Order: sequence, then structure tokens, then C-alpha cells
Amino acid sequence: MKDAAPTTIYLKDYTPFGWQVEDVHLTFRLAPHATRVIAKIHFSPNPNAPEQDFFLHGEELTLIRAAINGETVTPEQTDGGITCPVPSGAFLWEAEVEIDPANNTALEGLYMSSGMYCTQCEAEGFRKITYYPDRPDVMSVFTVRVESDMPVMLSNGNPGAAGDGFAEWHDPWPKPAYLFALVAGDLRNHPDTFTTKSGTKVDLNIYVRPGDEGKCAFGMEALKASMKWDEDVYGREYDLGVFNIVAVDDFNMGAMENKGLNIFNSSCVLASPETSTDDNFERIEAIIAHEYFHNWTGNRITCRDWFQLCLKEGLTVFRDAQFTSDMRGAAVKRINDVRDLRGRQFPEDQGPLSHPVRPESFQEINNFYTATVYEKGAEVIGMLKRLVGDEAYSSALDLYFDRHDGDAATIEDWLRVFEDSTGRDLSQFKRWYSQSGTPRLSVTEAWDDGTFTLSFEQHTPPTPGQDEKLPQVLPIAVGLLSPNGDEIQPTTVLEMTEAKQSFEFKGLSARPMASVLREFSAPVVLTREMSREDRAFLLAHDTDPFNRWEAGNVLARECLLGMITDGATPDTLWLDGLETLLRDSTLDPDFRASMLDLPGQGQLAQELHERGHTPDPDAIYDALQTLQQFRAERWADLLPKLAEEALVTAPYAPNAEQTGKRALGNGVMHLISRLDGGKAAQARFDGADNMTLQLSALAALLRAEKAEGALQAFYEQWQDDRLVMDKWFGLQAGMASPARAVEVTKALTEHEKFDWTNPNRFRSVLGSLIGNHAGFHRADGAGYALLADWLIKLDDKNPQTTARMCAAFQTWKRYDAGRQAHAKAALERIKAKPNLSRDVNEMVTRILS
Ligand code: B3K
Ligand code: ZN
Repeated sequence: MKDAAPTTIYLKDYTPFGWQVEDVHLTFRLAPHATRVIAKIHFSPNPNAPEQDFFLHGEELTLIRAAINGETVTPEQTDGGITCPVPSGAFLWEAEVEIDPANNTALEGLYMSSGMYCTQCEAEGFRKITYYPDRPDVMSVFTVRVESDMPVMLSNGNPGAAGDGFAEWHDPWPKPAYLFALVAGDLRNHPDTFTTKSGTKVDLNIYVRPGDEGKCAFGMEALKASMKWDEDVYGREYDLGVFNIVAVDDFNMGAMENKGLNIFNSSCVLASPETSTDDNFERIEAIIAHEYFHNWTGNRITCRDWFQLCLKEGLTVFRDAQFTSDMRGAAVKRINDVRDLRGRQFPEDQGPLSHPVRPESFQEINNFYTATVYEKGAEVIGMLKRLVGDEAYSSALDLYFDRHDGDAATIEDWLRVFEDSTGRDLSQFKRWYSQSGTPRLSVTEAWDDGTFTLSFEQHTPPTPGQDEKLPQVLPIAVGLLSPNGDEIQPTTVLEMTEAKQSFEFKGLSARPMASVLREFSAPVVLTREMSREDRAFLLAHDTDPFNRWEAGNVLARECLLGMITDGATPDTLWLDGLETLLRDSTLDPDFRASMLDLPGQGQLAQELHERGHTPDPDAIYDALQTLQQFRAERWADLLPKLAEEALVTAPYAPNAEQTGKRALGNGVMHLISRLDGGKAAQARFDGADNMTLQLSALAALLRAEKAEGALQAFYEQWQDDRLVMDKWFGLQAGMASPARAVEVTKALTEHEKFDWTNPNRFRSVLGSLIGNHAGFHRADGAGYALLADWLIKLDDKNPQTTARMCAAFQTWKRYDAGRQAHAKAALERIKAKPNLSRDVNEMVTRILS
């Protein structure tokens, strides 16, 4: 168990480690409860570090023997590690420790999952494997020997000698300990090869549990596509003779970029048409790309310390988003990313967990793998690219790879590369890394004698620990349309640096219509007073697909807010504009599907709060239901036509074209099932030959309260498939009506297949309840209480997953006094748990503050 005493680590206290690690030799004698790890490590003094005691991290290790230069030593145990006197020059450190992978339920360090050994070391898990300076700026070359009776034994780098009961691996690239990995198990392999642009043949393998071999082909194609894309777009080649991926069932997050041996949550790599939805395929492709891209942005160039996490994560998310745009279309990818940013990052940035993209302090670094570090971190890279332009971005990246290959770098290093290669001063831009909170941007327009003026004002509300905010650099992409809808000013990027700033467009013959913040060029909340007619004009004519979608999104939001706060009837001006667009078969089905989507309940709650209302989750839910029913009835004759247009007749393929059609078809079918009581959905369910159709039909049946038979049939068909059963659990908790969600969730937790120690299953049930906005935020606090019960239970086993899910409470202060009291009581109950983990303690304390 981790020590709950809160020690805070600060960025300003960074000090280099006093020694360099010349090389590391590890031998693992694997046994479920008594694995021996024998380490031989050469240290030499680091000339660039201040005097310090020799300290090695170590947690939950039983020390068998330690020696320096062959002489046995008895180190002193200190908080989180050991110290001992060492010679003044270079020396050999040897340690033998014993660890207990089978009892490692935190899934950090070396642990067991379904009979196989695997590791997760980022951020600070290596210290649970052996004593070591477990910090990213200490890099070394690792040689590993694994001894066990497992048929497959893997580690980082290239394979060396192997024989009966052992396998050796050598990784020639110096790396920090967080990139160390080891896997051993009875695994099946899906092999392939890739030849790099300079002609090196690389062996590719995806290792899975027996029975999952048939679900590897898509992941393998995604890997090869990623390798090719990184060569073509960033000029980055792979650098080892082998690249291995292993799928494991028990994993705290999506996947991990260990050098040459990526470890994946099986949900993020295994795919087949029968068991995976189109969304699963797209996500798997993106995560495989993300982890692969880390080989350069993260592994070859790593982070000096964990405060610099966004250096690798923001950049790698940005790169994987570029990849997905190229593979599947930029417009819908951008729309999805903005929805995700607003759904996850904005609430974080605007609540008690708000922190800068580069935090300045933490207690538990695992709590900072956040939407802010990842997604806002990627937005910051996107803004930088927009400001300097595509070519300058590309030269700056070349310089970054040249200059910092092999380094543990900082945000300062990253920005200096851009300053040196473009001559720009980025000191103000750097505020994006240090200021937390979402900037609010407002715009007004003026027209005078051929000159059109856009006047902007920005301000960022206070966030925890940051009362005063300074103006940020905002790239504001703008285009101008003529009254007949022609584009008269193609997209241009205005660079806002002041709190208030105006930009003029001269020599125009008529007052234009401005399209502002195209492509969502900066992660801000934009306010613009505008008539519904003008928004409908942009919905009809904007040449920027993102802003076209945004115009519809704002109209949808305004319509719903009017329904919620004033009992207004649905806005037919918006609906007619939307109908025109839905009927336009020259538009991609995928784009039309995005247009059909409505703002989420959480987003509406956030919006109401922002405008000074107290959100009522039930009223939000009801408004969405009413609007969906209204749309279904209004479009009764359009829907069958759209359904027909969306039909896919070719055999299933998870490509962009088919995916778009199915997305539109599913949206349409959900509306139709409101008219026919679920008849079409039942037919679709019965005839489905792929999971995308089957699952969405099941969802429509659940909504229509006609799912009893289908749920049973689905269960019988899929009860032995872990990943599909996660969907079965998730859908029921996520789609239950507000009044029933808690009871449904409770019943699911009593189901024989509810394995609460498996993070995927835990999240599929409790995470889906959290996503069921009105159900979770039930007025009597039953949702909060149920989640608190489970978090209290899980904390002893798995602090990381528990802490992550505490974020469900981050918006508690936006609701009414009754809900607040219930949420607070739940949080206080968690906080009072004996032996509360450091992870959860930090989260709950911040949320309560
Ligand atoms: N770098 C890992 C995340 C590690 C999380 C540690 N709590 C996966 C990724 O971002 O690619
Ligand atoms: Zn990453």
C-alpha cells in the first residue's frame, strides 16, 4: 500500500541525479509469488549534478542481498527507497530482490494477468521491480535475461540467446526505466514484417492469448500504416529489428509505448467485425499509431521529469490526430476531437482539478495523465503549427529530432527549437503551458464604408492557485463570406496577443458574414452575439466544415437551453436548415451523421452553469428526449430515405466510407425507433452481421424499452467474449433511464460476470453509470453513494483506476444544494477510508477544496 502522507513534489526543485547509469543487466527468475530479480548496474559520478546521497527508489521489494563492487552492503531503508555510502568513483551495484507479481493488483510494476506475466512501469512502476533511480532523466542500455517455463518470454530491444527455460534481450537504445517491459506467457503470435524506407526489414508481432489470434489482423495493418506514415510525414524510421505488441486483459489504461515491446489493453488492439464496432476500429488504429509514434516522441526524445509529460503526450496526441485525419478525413476527426475536448478537458479546466498543461506540483504523477496534459497539450501544438505555418513546423520538428535525439528534454527545449528555427519570440506563447483554465473569447463586429472590423476580448477566469491570468496568444482562424454565400476571404489566421484587439478587413463591397475560429483554431470558449438567421446562414454556407458543424451545434445548444430554461418549443429554423443539409447527398454521410448528433447532457449542464443557471439533470434529459421525439416526427418521411442512402451492401470493412454510412444509418435508426416502437431496430438487431449494427440496434431497443429479448440473446451469443461482454454491461448502465440507472447498475455489479478487479469490467459498469448524466446525478444522491461504495472497495486493490474515476465528482459544485450535499458526503466518506491511497487522497482533496 502506498503511503498516504501527502508529500508534494515541485517542478522548481528539479535536481539531476548524482550518477550516470552506464548499463543495466537484469535477470528475472519468474515465479507467481516469489519472482527473483537480480540487477547488476554500473554507476559513475554525474559531473553535472550537485553532491547528494546515493538514493535508489524501491517499493514493495524484499531485499535478499545488495553489494557494491562485490562487497555485501546493508542499505538504509528510507521513505520510498534505500540509501547507502558509495565509493567516490565508478562502481558496480548488485541487488537481488524478491517480488510477488501474483498479488500485485495495482497493475503497476510486474504483475500477472490471466496467467501471464507483464509489466507497467510508467510513470513510477519500475521501483516495484528493483532498486533503481526511477526517474526519466536517468537513461541506460538494458540487457535482460528471463528465466521461466513460459513458452514466450519478451523484453525490450532485439532478441539475443534463447533456450530451454530462458530468453535474453538487449536494447541498444538508452532509455529511462519507465520504458522497461517484460512479458512471459503462453501466447499466440500474429507475425508480419515491415521494410523501412532505408531498406531494413523489421519483424512485427502481435502476441495474444490463445483464442484471440483471429483478432490481430486489423491492428497489424494499423501498425504498418503508422510506420509508413511516420516515415512519409515526419521522416522518422523505426530503429530496431523487431517491434512487438502484446495484448493483456488487465490494464489500467489504453496502452504503453515501452521500447520495442508495446503492451496494450486487449480492448485497444483486438478487433473483428463481429465483435468490434466501427468506433472500436478507429480507436484501435489511433492508439496503435499513438504508441508507435512515441518511439520518436517519447522514447528517442523523452522527458527530463514528469512535469514535462505534455512534451511527449501532447505532441504524440497531435501526431496521432494528424494520422487519423489522413486515414479517415480531417473534418469529422476535428469535430470529434472538439466534442471530446469540450466533454472531458473543459470540465477539468473549469473545475477544482484545473491544472496547467505543464503542472508545477503533484503528489501522485499518475493523477496527471489528464485530458489537459494530453488533449489540451495537443491543442497547444496545433496552435503553434498554425502560428508558424506548415513548413516552419516541419523544419522545427526536424531540428527538434536532430538536436534532442537521445535527450531527456523540457518544454523550454521544445520552444527554443521553434524560436531558433523561426526567429519568433515565444515567451508569451509559453503561457499556454503555465496558465490553467479555459480562455473566454468574445467577438463583436462593425461595418463602416467598406471596412469590416472584428473586435475580440479575451479573459481567463481564476483557477485553483491562479487568481490572475495574463492574455494568451490566440491564433484565430477567420474567413469571410459574401451575402450569397461565396467565400470572399479565405481562411486567414489572426494573431491575438492583447486582452482586447481589433482586426480590419478593408475594401469590401458589402458587409460580409464572418466565420470565426475556423477549425476550432484555439481551445477557448467563444461568445458571439448572433441572430439565429445568421447562424443558419453559416450552417448552410460556411466553407469550413468544422464551423458549419459548429453553427448547427450552437443552434442545437440554444434550442435545448431554451427548452430547458424557458419551456420553449424546438427551433424549426435550425431543424429546417439541418434537414436541407441532411438531404444533401453530396455531403459525406459521416459529416451528416455528426450534424445529426446533439450536444451531450454534460455539455448542456456546463453551459447552463456558465450562464448562471443551476443545471437540473432531469430537465436536461427530458429536453433531449422531447427534441429527439420532435425530430423523429418532423422528419418521418425523410428518415427512411436517409436509411436507404446509408445502407452498406458491400461486405463489412471498417473503412471511412462504410463507417460514415453506418454512423448515419445508426443515427437515423435511433429516430425511427421512436416512431415504430423499436420494430426496425429489432429487425436490424436480428439481421446484424457486425457489432456496429448489432450494438446500435440494441441501444435503440433499450431506449424504446423493448430490449429484454435482445439483451438475453446478445448475452447468450457473447457470454464468453470478454470485450463484448464489457459492451453488454456498459450499454445497460449507460442507457438506463435516470430513475432506474442506479438500480440497473447495482444489479449489474451483482452479475456473476462482474469481475470488479478487472479495470475494463469495472469501468464498463461504474464508468457507464458516470456517463449516464441524469442517472448518476440523481437528486437523492444514490448515484454518488453507489460510486463511492465501489471506489472505497477498489482503492485497496487498484489505486490508479480508483483515482481516475474520482474525477466523476469534479463538477459537483455546479448542481443544487441537495445534490451538492450528497456529493460532498460521498467524497468525505471516500476521504475517511482507512489507508486511503496517495492517489485517491490527492484527487478527493483537490475535488473537495
Ligand atoms: N504513456 C502511457 C500512459 C502511462 C500512464 C501511466 N499512469 C500511454 C500513452 O500515453 O501512450
Ligand atoms: Zn501517449
